[in-house]
Parts: sequence; C-alpha cells; structure tokens
Amino acid sequence: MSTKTALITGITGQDGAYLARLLLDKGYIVHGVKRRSSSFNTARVDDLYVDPHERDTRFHLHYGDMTDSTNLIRLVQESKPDEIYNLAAQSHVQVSFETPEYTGNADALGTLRLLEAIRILGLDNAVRFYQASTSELYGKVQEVPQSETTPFYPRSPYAAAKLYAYWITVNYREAYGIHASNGILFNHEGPTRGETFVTRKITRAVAAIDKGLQQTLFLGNLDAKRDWGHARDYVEGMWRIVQHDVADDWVLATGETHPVREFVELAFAELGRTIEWQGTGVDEIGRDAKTGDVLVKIDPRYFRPTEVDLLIGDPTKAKEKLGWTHTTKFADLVSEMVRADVALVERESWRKDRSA
Ligand code: NDP
Ligand code: GDR
Repeated sequence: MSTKTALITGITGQDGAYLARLLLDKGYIVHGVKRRSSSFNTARVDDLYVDPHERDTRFHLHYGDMTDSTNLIRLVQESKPDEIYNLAAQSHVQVSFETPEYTGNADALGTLRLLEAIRILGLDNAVRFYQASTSELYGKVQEVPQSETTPFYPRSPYAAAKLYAYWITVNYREAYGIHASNGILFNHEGPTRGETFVTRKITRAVAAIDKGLQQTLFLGNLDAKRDWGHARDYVEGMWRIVQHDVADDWVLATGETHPVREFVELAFAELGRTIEWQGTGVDEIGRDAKTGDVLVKIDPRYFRPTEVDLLIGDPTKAKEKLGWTHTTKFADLVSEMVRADVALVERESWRKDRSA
C-alpha cells in the first residue's frame, strides 16, 4: 500500500469522486477542494467522509476556489501533496457561452494559479501535476480519429479556456521541469454524471417517462457524435498518467463514436421501448413505436452557437505506454445509467409516498 498524498480539485464532481475512491483504495491520503455553497454539494463523496472527531481518516475536505490564488497556495502548503489532480472547472460547454469570463477565470487562470502555487512553494521537483484536458480542444474537425498530434480548434469559451490550461501545463513542464501532464480525455459518463450533460439528461428522462412522471424529453442536436466511455475507467487512466516516469500529454478514449440519437434509442430500448423518428430539423420528433406517444422533441434552446460535430479518439499511445484501455462498452454504459436512474426514481417516489 502507498502512503502518498494527493490533492484533488473538483473532488465533488463526477470524476473527483471516482478518483478519490480509487486513490483511497490504493492507500493514499486524499485532500479534496470543495466550494462553499448555500446547500450541500458533497453528495458524491459523502460516503467517503469520516468524522475526524470519531476516528482517524485519510480523507480530508477543504474549502477552496480556483479563482483564489492565496487559498490555493495555502492548500498546497498545508496538504503537502505528492500528486495534484486539477479536475475543478466550470465544465459545461453550453453554460460557458453564458459565463465566458468566469469560465476563463476558473478553467484557464485557475490552472495557472495552481501551477504557480507549486513554483512559489518551491515544489517543482516534489509534486506531480495532472491537468484535466479535454477532447473539446479538437473542436472543428481537423482529422479523425483525434490523437495527441491532431491540431486543436476550440469551438467554445470552455474549450478556449481549456486550451490555455493545456498549454500552460506544457509550458510549466518545459520551463521549470515540473512533472506536469495533460490527460486529453474524451467524454466519460456514469450514473453520477451531472444531470445537465446529455447522457444523464436522457437516462433520467427515460426513467421518469417510464414511471409516468414526465411526458417528453427535449433535446438539441441529435446528430452530434461523441466517443463515450465510463468515468471509472478514465480515472484509472489519470492515475497511470501521473505514475508514468516522464510527464507527457495523453489521449484517453474508446476509439468508437455514436450520435446522441443512438444514445436516446438505446436508453429507451433498455426499458423495452422502440423510438421511431419523424420529421426533420427542429420539427423532428421521436415516437414510441407501439403507443405513438411523442417522447422526444427538439428545443432549439439546446443548440450551441458553435457545435463540435464529431469526436472519436485514438488511444493507441496510452494503450502502448500506460497499458490503459477502456473496459466498459457503450451499450453497457447506457444500460448501467438507465438502470441507476430507474432505481433513483423508485427510491424518490417511495420517499414521497412515505411522507405523504
Ligand atoms: P463536474 O462538472 O462533474 O465537476 C467539476 C468540479 O469542479 C466540481 O467539483 C465543481 O464543484 C468544481 N468546480 C467548478 N468550479 C470551481 C471553482 N471555481 N473552484 C473550485 N472548484 C470548482 O466535471 P467532471 O467531473 O465531469 O470533469 C472533471 C474535469 O475533467 C473538469 O475539469 C472537466 O472540464 C474535465 N473533463 C471532463 C470530461 C468528461 O467527459 N466528464 C472529459 C474531459 C475533460 P461543485 O460540485 O461545487 O460544482
Ligand atoms: P459535451 O457534453 O459538450 O461533449 O462536453 P454534453 O453532454 O453537454 O453534450 C454532448 C453533445 O450532445 C448535444 N446535445 C445536448 N447536450 C446537452 N447538454 N443537453 C441537450 O439537451 C442536448 N441535446 C443535444 C450537444 O450539443 C453536444 O454535441 C462534455 C463535458 O463533460 C466537458 O466538460 C468535457 O470536456 C467534454 O464532454 C469532453
């Protein structure tokens, strides 16, 4: 068992929670940064929390924010990490068009602040740094599949901010010799995926429609294609990237791509419904083939000013040098997410019935 210490920003997010679990299982001491919020925001890591008054714990949460340099310097100083995983970000592409400045501040400058904290504290040779880079960097299609050598063409304020974060990570590696790596991760999902990303939005709606609690699922672009994997596999990849002797930039992907439309079809099929598509563009609808009920409609509000049409990654380098590969297949991912949301809806209805 290792006695390494890790600091994770974004620990309350989907990946942060999976990564914290993985590192604790490996024997790490884990420090996580959570934001102050007016309501609880730690649901994904609540089961890891142990009251320090009751017994010793290897899991510690601290308040912090990527927009606050002094806070980040203090957190690095106090937690004395061997490894820093920078997962915190305003991570929603569509929201970044509405909050571009904040997204730049948290996602781009936030990364710089953390790297500067390492330098200010003289930890250049003592800490390994992981940056949560993204397939959104590829943006407008330049070549497929996308690999570590494919040129970037960001298509949103989010992707532009992550482009800065990517290059400042490379620069601090080259300028100061910091073991700083980028994981260029393609979309990865799971039952705890944020509710407004398309996969979770679909699986929640499918479960709610099945229980008669919702009638219609409203979506935007059904033809965007994504390379979707399972978050559990991808946090294992993050860890392997940091363990590699030489800091570098790595693509983690499944090498398969599927349109949003197919995700919708598979999700409904999991509960025995077949979707028939009719119409085109904003008038397209998805009907239940048996009952004729309209289950899917288009709402143009969900179209993005600039879209990323096609993502498909080439994970060869990670496979050959890190021994990393995804283990969850697309169809199993959809199935797991639908089943988890059905169970959630059932638990919530049960709770409501009991309190009525
Ligand atoms: P989530 O949106 O689920 O989690 C983001 C985390 O960042 C949350 O803990 C959030 O806190 C925190 N956060 C947001 N803003 C700040 C801030 N200003 N200061 C401190 N913390 C902040 O994202 P994922 O877990 O899905 O993704 C993790 C990282 O990987 C992100 O950087 C994302 O951009 C990147 N990425 C994700 C991919 C994916 O498919 N999931 C693919 C490629 C990259 P709170 O819980 O309070 O909101
Ligand atoms: P993405 O994920 O933008 O790829 O970013 P998201 O699930 O939001 O969108 C995927 C695709 O689905 C289309 N889409 C919709 N998207 C949402 N959210 N809601 C809808 O109703 C809807 N209808 C269609 C989108 O247009 C898009 O093409 C995610 C985030 O996790 C980023 O942080 C990460 O960097 C990338 O994945 C890799």
